Amino acid sequence: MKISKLFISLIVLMIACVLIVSSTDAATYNIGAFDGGGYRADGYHNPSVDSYQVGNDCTSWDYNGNTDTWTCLANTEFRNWFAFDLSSIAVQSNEIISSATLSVLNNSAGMFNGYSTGSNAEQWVIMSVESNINDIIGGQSAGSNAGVNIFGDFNNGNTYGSIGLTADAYNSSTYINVNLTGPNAISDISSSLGGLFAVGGYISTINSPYEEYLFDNSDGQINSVNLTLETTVVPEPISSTLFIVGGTLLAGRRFIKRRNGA
Ligand SMILES: [Ca+2]
Ligand SMILES: [Ca+2]
Repeated sequence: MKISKLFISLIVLMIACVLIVSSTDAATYNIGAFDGGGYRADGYHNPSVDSYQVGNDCTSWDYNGNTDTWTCLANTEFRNWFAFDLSSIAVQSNEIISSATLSVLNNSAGMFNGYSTGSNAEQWVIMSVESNINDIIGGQSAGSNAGVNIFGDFNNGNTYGSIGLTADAYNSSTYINVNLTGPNAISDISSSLGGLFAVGGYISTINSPYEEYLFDNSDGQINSVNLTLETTVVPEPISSTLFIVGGTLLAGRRFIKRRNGA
């Protein structure tokens, strides 16, 4: 009788501990971008312009009055970036980041609803940033090595996530959400807690000599861009509880065996 009571008490204690630990809530953190914009292929970025238009843009047009048509004579590519301040994110020591989502506002106002491409779909890819974030924020001049290197940074490194977009996605002003599930996305964010974090973006489906860009009319809405982090509670207290309870059970069994054997 005493033996089974001891075992039942220990099992009840164990279940209670597990339930207490499981009831701790996970958390969601929304962090607004504090800066962002675009870098041009020649390395140029004006820090006072925060449009995050991305893709191939026409830089020189020719108008034919006889046929009333415009012809693009020269293109340049833009890549976009967003910076987040994670210094105030109070992730607890028993929490880990379990998911990250980049949410970018598309402004459907304007001639092309922000979707300025002849392609049926374009793939927007979000990449890791290896450059110094303050160098990105500060802006760079056209033709500068620093600027060209930053432009290059935005399509190399780890692919955090990507999304295929069509004109349909642009029929209303809405958020484009990219789940950052790629290699190192979560670990890079985790190691940036307490400081700054940035991502770069480019279109991987540029395949014509014409305009192919997204997020037209995005000037002045950088404050609408968000990084959403979800956390889960680390189950360490469960395992230590189980360790203690398991140890007690073993000790109890030995004690009982010894007593029964005596
Ligand atoms: Ca990179
Ligand atoms: Ca395309």
